[in-house]
Amino acid sequence: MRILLIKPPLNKNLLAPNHDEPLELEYVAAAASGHDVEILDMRIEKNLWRKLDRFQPDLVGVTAFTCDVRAASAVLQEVRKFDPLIKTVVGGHHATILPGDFARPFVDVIFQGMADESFKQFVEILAGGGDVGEIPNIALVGEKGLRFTERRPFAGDLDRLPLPARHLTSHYRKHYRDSVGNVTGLIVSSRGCPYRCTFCACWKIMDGKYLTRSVEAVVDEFAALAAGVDLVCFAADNTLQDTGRAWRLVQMFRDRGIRKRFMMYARTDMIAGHPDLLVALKEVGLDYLLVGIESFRDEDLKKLNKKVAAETNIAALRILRELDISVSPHLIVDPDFSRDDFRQLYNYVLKMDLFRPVYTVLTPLPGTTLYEENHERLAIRDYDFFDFTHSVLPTRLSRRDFYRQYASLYNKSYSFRRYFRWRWRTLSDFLRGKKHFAPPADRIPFLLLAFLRIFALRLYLKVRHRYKIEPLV
Ligand code: B12
Ligand code: SF4
Repeated sequence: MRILLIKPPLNKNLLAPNHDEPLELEYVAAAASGHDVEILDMRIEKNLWRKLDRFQPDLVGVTAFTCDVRAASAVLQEVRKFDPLIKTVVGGHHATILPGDFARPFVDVIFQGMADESFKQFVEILAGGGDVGEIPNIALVGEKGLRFTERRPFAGDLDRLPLPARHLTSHYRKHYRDSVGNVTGLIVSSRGCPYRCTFCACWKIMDGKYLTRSVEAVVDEFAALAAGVDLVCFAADNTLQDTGRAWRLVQMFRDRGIRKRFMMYARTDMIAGHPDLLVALKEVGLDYLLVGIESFRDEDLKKLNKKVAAETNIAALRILRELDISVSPHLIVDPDFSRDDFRQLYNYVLKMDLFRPVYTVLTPLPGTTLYEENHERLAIRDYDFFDFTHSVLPTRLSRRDFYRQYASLYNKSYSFRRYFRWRWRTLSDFLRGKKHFAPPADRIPFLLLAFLRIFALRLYLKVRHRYKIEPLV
């Protein structure tokens, strides 16, 4: 059978559009090995009809995060127009949580949750005959609505899944880069998370389970992937949860002489409690950590059920600074912020000397507790705006003022003024013999900052004027 898997075009609202490899599709493709499978990444290659015409698929599958729902639906609709006989399916995070949003005449089947097993069964049945209604975790779209099959959470072993079919995206590899131009590769070492943060969809998607792969399997895949990329990204929201596994990873990198730059996502309690592990990770190639700080206030962290104290966040950031480990700190901007909250947040960034802050607007993603509590009062329901830089909830400030404050956070954080103040401080420290002159790992070099400033001007204006294009309900 000829199967075409599609990553939809990027949502134009995203401020920092990253092109990482579509790992989810590479996994799904691996599940259908034995068939003629291709991946079309429409973030890079836009001509859908040409691809359909050349490949003549029997089955098309599209993936979608919440912010991709509209783009994914448009792709499926085009496929139906191209040839109504092509079977169309959709999977991924949004389809898992709100399958009803894909109950459309141009969709045949919706996959929920990990599809490594269900997609395999599906293509076998399609190719050989049988009843797809027997396959768990899918919804069949019919005229009378959705018919769900049995829900069966993945209870298997991640190590038994076939490796992602990366050869199907090798022609796109040079496009898969991070914001500073590194060619990247993604690797899964765990799925899910044992925590229950109110704003995070990660644990819901995995039915609350936290699954890990064996360290040996991760290192084997890492070694193979590392050969063709500059930076390996561990694709999970909480990679260092199990410190025993992390130590084994370090040991195995050492034993096998593997040295490649990599990045991971980590919680601050883990960082604060295990500085020795971080030293070891840095030695074997840790390039930077993406860390969810979320808030500088205990009351907010409690509300978010982050199970971490503001003090722990501070301790973790200090440790990372001491160890000179680069950090990408993510901070939440609550739609309920007053001007004073914005000011306090920026003061925190200054106080903690955070060079590369990322500010995400608190967004009730479907599936999260935050969504359950707030979906009735959403100010924007169009999923194109669930991009973490729009406020889909009502704001305390006027919307115009909210976006001014929000844009200004970025403007101030990445300003020349901040750069020169820091330069002056380090120079005077150096002259007084206090510190060595080398910049910390996450300090943005002047030329990059200058480039960012030019590039960011357009983004700054875009954010400042966001309120003008919002489809408020
Ligand atoms: C790596 C990553 C990224 C990468 C992109 C990776 C990619 N593949 O495109 C980058 C850094 C670019 C990124 C960006 C964003 N991300 Co992100 N990201 C992740 C992360 C950490 C891992 C994703 C991953 O590769 N998982 C591994 C794969 C194998 O698992 P999977 O995606 O679940 O796929 C399985 C099933 O869903 C299903 N499936 C998936 N697609 C399909 C399709 C078909 C046809 C079928 C049959 C089955 C199927 O089968 C797959 C195999 O089992 C997740 C966290 C997480 N726990 O998943 C967040 C996550 C996916 N990101 C999220 C978000 C919000 C974003 C951004 C909007 C953030 C932002 N403001 O910029 C953007 C959106 C970018 C975009 N539209 O392309 C949310 C999405 C929630 C949601 N409901 O949409 C997550 C879950 C984080 C979270 N904690 O909430 N992200
Ligand atoms: S935010 Fe991080 S710690 Fe919280 S549930 Fe999501 S992945 Fe886990």
